Amino acid sequence: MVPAKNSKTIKTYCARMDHGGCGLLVTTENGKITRIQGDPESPLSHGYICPKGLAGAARHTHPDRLKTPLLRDGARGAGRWRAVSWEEALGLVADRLHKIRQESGPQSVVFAQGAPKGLEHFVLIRLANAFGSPNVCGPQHVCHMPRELSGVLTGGFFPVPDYDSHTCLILNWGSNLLRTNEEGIISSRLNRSLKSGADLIVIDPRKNHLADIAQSHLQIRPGSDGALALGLLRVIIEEGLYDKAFVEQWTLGFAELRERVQPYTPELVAELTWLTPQEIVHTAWSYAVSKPALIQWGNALEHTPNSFQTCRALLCLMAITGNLDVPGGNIMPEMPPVARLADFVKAALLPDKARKMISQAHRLLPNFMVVPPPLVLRAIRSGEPYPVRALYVQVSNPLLTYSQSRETAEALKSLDFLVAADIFMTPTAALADVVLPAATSFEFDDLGHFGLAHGWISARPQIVDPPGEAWPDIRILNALGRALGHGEHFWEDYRQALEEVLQPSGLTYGQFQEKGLLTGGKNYSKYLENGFKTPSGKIEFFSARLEKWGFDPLPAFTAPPEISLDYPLVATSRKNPYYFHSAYRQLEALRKKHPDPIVELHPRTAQILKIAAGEEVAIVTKAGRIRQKVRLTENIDPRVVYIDYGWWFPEIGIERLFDWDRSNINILTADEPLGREMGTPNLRAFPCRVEKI
Ligand SMILES: Nc1nc2c(c(=O)[nH]1)N[C@H]1C(S)=C(S)[C@@H](COP(=O)(O)OP(=O)(O)OC[C@H]3O[C@@H](n4cnc5c(=O)[nH]c(N)nc54)[C@H](O)[C@@H]3O)O[C@H]1N2
Ligand SMILES: Nc1nc2c(c(=O)[nH]1)N[C@H]1C(S)=C(S)[C@@H](COP(=O)(O)OP(=O)(O)OC[C@H]3O[C@@H](n4cnc5c(=O)[nH]c(N)nc54)[C@H](O)[C@@H]3O)O[C@H]1N2
Ligand code: SF4
Ligand SMILES: [Mo]
Repeated sequence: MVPAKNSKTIKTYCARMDHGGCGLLVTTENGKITRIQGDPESPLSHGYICPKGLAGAARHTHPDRLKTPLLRDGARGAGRWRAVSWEEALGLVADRLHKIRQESGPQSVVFAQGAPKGLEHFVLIRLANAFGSPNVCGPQHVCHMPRELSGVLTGGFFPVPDYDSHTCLILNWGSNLLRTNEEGIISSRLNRSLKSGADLIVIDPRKNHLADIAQSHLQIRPGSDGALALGLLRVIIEEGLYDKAFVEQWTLGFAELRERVQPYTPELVAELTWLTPQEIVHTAWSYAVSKPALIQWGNALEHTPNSFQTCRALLCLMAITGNLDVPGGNIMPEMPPVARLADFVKAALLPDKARKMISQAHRLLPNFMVVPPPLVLRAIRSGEPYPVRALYVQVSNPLLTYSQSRETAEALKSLDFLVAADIFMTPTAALADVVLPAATSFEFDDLGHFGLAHGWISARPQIVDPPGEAWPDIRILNALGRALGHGEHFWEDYRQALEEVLQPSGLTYGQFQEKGLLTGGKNYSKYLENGFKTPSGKIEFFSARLEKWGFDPLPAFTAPPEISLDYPLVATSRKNPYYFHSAYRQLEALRKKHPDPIVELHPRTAQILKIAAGEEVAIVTKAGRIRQKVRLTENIDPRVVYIDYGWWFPEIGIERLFDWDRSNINILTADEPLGREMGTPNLRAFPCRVEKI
């Protein structure tokens, strides 16, 4: 094909459709995107692209994109707006935030972001630090931080799977990488590892694509992963399958761990997990004798109040089998030479942040620096531990993604001031006083995976102009920081933020874009030189720090809530392959693939309930009731229900708040009990019932 006039193809990396990372080739003609392809030369994704990646062009041109700042012009949520200039909008936001800070203190303003997508997450933290607020809120209590913080406390780092080296066994645990590309661990890397001969064990309540090709599939009861991990530890210890040299020299608290796991016999664990004792013993043997073996751990482990302790138990498994920091195990890649996170966010501006955060009043882990949403909502509604009056929300849709949506709605409505920056009008933005139109991928120079532990950052250069007056979030935050009087901590031009990140590498953004990817080295068994980065220099099965802070110093299991006659089924969920959480229901190409919210039931369950495939049913918990359409599947246990997550209906219109509560799974979730360490609610193992309507 002869390329059209003014046609060019730019290499970039996919972003903001999940955690991003697939290499892309984006072709434009006369300033319009005409084609998006997977980049076969990308060392991360080797040409892979999914339907969301392909939908990037439609996201850019969608007629519903927000194009100008909007001020509320009528009652909250009534859908009446006045379009204003950036100057007027930012002037108003700065005035109101400043006034609230003067009246009630900087801590009464909370800065919130959803799943981190690019540099704006860190610029937001910088703004909060400059403003003086210790309260940055986000989904980290259910997303990565249970794994990361338990990793840091146990061994001084967050161990990620090493797909670049040969591995004998992949223990895929609560992760659906083929569909989610979680954290930029591109699924094609898992596929390559499997093709080169790695065995696969899948631990998942659902027989998914991976389970189909696995050597074994453990169809676990939702929410019981912690019990399984303790049970595997017991078998490995009692049958002498552990790495004795490593345990002796490099771990602390083996005797205490051994005692802790004693009660978790294969028979008891089988009862708790709905597995068989044979499956448990077999999995323990397979993982312990395959050298090396890695654990692909996923988000499902982080969706119960037991999140932190479950992750602790998995870390003990990695350590006890000698699979930490070795090729083909779970490792700590080195970061490329970029700015230190603490420097970039200017943490030094707020040295006593940990003491002042809302979380402090709830005695969460003192090194967990993001306030979990349930605690922010409680503070808004109760004024305890102090009043919260304003919320700046970017790249997030709390009304759909925070647990206990009704309380979220009440809390948002009762705020003195709510600002939302998004690319579309959402149910959350509809409740705001000011809505700011954001630019997204392809529309500004961005970089990805700064702050994540995978050892690379990628360039995501601007390819087209943003629609209308939309600005990149980093530009909005930079302008807001300056308008609030913190110019000394911000930049003349927001693009300097990127240069600041890259400064230690000696590269300009242009040179970085040429390279595309900046990777750090891989250096295994680093502990041999200086030990692990814990107080003892060892892997701490027993953590004196946790004990001192008032938490269980050994990995523990708390059972999920029991089912009952009223609520006889166990509800769980997974990420939808065609959407990113609550986002992109308005993109036709994606909506066509999955047009309705779907609840999945086992055919036997449906038969008992006299429910047919395709029927709309009610799903009910103590917290509320929603509706979704039934699909029948034998891939799940008859006692389990899979509920679709993230549903609202952009086509319904703002007057009905896009029917935000009709099919939204978080209407069903509650904030009691919350995990003690990180405030994690129960999103994956809650009792429910399904009814005919
Ligand atoms: N019940 C239940 N609840 C969950 C989960 C679950 O599995 N079950 N998962 C949890 C997890 S892991 C997470 S990470 C959270 C996610 O929670 P959120 O991050 O709040 O989820 P999203 O729906 O992706 O919200 C992102 C919003 O950003 C907008 N957006 C996209 N690109 C841009 C951009 O460049 N700039 C701006 N300003 N906006 C943009 C989108 O339009 C969308 O409205 O939800 C959590 N909640
Ligand atoms: N398409 C798409 N991709 C995404 C996202 C998205 O919204 N859509 N979100 C991104 C984000 S922020 C995150 S955090 C990641 C999450 O990505 P993943 O870690 O893959 O998480 P999920 O898809 O939520 O769930 C993974 C698996 O957990 C299983 N599961 C459910 N309950 C349980 C349980 O109790 N125990 C066990 N062992 N398994 C269980 C589900 O069946 C599913 O196969 O995905 C990212 N990528
Ligand atoms: S898997 Fe994720 S990064 Fe890759 S193309 Fe799809 S949305 Fe983009
Ligand atoms: Mo997430």
